[in-house]
Amino acid sequence: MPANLTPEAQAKLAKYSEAKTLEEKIRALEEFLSVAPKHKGAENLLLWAKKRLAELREELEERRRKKTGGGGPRIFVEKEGAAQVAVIGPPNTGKSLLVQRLTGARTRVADYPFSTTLPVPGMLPFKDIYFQLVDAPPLSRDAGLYIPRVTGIVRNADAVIIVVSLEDDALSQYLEIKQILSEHGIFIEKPRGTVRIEKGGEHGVQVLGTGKIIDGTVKDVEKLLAGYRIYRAKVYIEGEVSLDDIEMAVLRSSVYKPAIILANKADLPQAASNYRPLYEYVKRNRDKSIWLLPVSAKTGYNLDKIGEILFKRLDLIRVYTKRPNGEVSKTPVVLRRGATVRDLAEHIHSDLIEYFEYAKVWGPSAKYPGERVGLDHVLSDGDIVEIKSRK
Ligand SMILES: Nc1nc2c(ncn2[C@@H]2O[C@H](COP(=O)(O)OP(=O)(O)OP(=O)(O)O)[C@@H](O)[C@H]2O)c(=O)[nH]1
Ligand SMILES: [Mg+2]
Repeated sequence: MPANLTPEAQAKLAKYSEAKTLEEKIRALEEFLSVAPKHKGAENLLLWAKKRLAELREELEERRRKKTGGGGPRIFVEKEGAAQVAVIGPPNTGKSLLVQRLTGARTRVADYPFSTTLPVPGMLPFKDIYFQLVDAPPLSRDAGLYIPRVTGIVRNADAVIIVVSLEDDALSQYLEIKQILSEHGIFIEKPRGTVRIEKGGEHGVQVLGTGKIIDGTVKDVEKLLAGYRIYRAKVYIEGEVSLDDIEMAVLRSSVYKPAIILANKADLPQAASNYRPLYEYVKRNRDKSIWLLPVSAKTGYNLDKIGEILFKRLDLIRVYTKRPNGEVSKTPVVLRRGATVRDLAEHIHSDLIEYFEYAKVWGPSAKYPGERVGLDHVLSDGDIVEIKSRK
């Protein structure tokens, strides 16, 4: 059930949810923490507020570093290539050796934990595209110091590779990572329900969507939102959600990141028995949102499969553009499966849609070579597209 806060504490949280700037948010959370009740019912919110505050402070620090223009470490890595993939996991599991072997990046490998403290990017080639891997500092409860840094890197990325080690039980390592991420609003398995809140509208508080609230009514939602000074909002729910989930949705937006688990150090003698429980767990995962591959960064076992798995997990396609003079681009535009000619045109130039006449397509999605299609035509991997515009 939602926390039973004093009006003073509730007002501070409302101030946080209304805050526009980083500084305002930080101040509101600091104030909340100084007046928040310490009783059991408010425990979850207190924990959340502390974590969120650490994240915000890290963001502010990063912004200040950028402003001063000087060097110094960067926590967020500029995106390059087809997708940015954060490589995360417990300490000493072989993240850095993997990134080094896959990309050639000069990231430090060491036989002691906590050797990586800042993200190091590298490019992994796959066919004619590249994925950007970002080697991250370790993520674990003992490494609490790095948690906001790593969750920031993950939020910024398009996908995650979770590296666990077959030196020990791999399932418990995975579950700890999943738990830490979810406490920060990052889901790697499809959650049982989702909440999205749009403030405003004319009809008071409306609950919409196909989902169901498991421990309350629309009246309870109204009361909860009123505590945050929200009197008009559309609350979209899918699947099963609790009032707690709705309260968290007021405070932060959660994200879902496609994930691949790499069970590293498969060369060790104890690897097979440490792999089995994780394998069984993934097999039971009904929505198939997590993929698993045993690898060895040391021997190179299965490393050649990672590019293809990322490409499939991210549901990508490559499309080549053709100029009217017949020249076909050497590097493809990378789009999500289901993308249309409209998405391609938008990717190339925003003006193209306005002056669009038709497109011609060669390749898997064309009924015949050079088929004439419109903006809604769905593209396939390997298509060649020529766009004809009036300009
Ligand atoms: N046997 C074996 N050892 C490995 C493998 N991959 C990495 N190692 C070793 O594990 C140790 C840790 O490797 P790193 O790549 O530094 O691990 P990390 O996950 O980046 O560590 P942190 O940055 O501290 O979290 C090093 O001694 C590596 O040589 C592997 O596939 N097999
Ligand atoms: Mg490392």
